[in-house]
Amino acid sequence: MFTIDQLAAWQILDSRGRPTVAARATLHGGGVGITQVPSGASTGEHEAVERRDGDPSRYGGLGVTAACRAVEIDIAKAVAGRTFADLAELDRAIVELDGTPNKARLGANALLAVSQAVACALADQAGQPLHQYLSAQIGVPARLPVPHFNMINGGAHAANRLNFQEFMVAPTGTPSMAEAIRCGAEIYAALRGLVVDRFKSAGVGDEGGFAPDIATPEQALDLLVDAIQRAGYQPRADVELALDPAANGFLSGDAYHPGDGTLDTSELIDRYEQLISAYPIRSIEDGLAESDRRGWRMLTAAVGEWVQVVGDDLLVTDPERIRAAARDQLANAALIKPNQIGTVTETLAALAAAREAGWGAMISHRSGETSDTFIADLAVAAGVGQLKTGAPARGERVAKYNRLLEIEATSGNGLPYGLAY
Ligand code: 2PG
Ligand code: MG
Repeated sequence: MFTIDQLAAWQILDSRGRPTVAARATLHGGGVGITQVPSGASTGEHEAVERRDGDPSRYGGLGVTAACRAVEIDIAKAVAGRTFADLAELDRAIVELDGTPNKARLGANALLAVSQAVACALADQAGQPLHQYLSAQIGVPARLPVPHFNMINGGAHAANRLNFQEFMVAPTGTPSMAEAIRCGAEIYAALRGLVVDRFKSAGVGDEGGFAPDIATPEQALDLLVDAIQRAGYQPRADVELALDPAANGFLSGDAYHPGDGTLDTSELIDRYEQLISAYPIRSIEDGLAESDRRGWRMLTAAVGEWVQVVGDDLLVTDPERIRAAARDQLANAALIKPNQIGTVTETLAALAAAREAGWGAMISHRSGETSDTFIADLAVAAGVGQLKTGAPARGERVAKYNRLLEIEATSGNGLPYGLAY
């Protein structure tokens, strides 16, 4: 049981220089939690709505002062001074207060700020690290996740010609978090050398991955394999690859444009099969557009036995959508982003839905981030063994990786590192 004394919210900047919401919750027992919410660029159609002011004379309409007011006025009025049994009861109350199916009235950015701030305050009040508090809510064995480091950016996250959005390396063969972080940083440094050498530029995209002037996925994957080897690691044995093509972004009409020509759904799936046989790829996220459900089913049937097929825009961290997609065999894993659904409790329900379906799950950042590290603790507590939170460079990305190093260093010897399945 807990009672909320006070909620405060204020506008800050995210890593793209756009406004986002920060909030503080103070509990009657003295617990205090502060959090900052992230913001996506390649968003799924069914994501919870991020409330923006829309005043073109301030931040180009992107201000979030109304969402901050929703925290301090609407939500505070409804919940301050009230006693709740647990975080789930608070989250239900604020979702009901919003009253819309997609959190459009108060804003998912307002709701998530309150939900995360209260979760942090509850951990603080209990004298626990956040991952321990979340672990007790989730009830599965905690584990340090394999970081999926973003190395090359394209699509909506970069200004190059590459249409696939994310190319990641995952140190699945390293023995610990510390060694995984070293591996990621060393590959990043090797890749920087290659990119500067060949393209005379070290420009990066929104998530800190390099954005060289290339157009095809094969060019990006060749660079990654080269960088892995130059850094002294073995592709596949030490380090595997993961893709987020974010195919919503290169579908027009019913034709996909992966960067070199036009493909229909079956041709794109053939292309993925070629990539999988030529490179050590373990995971493909949003390989098809969210509208192409038939394509999702075909891709999962074709490669799902040995490759992780992850739904992001398709599922938007929504437990109902995950259950429906599992019934239709559209994927075999879910990407989990708290701000796609809008509360911590619903995020945990999405994780439970994935678990019940026998699916994998990967916790994820957004392309617009802050130095907040909530998702690092969530990834440990969720026990899913996978987190993607950008390059091993740039403050808002390394904040999460550094938090994982802190958890590994300070939580005794109990936490295993690695994939969960
Ligand atoms: C994605 C995310 C994070 P965005 O597509 O998986 O990498 O991007 O936050 O822009 O939706
Ligand atoms: Mg994605």
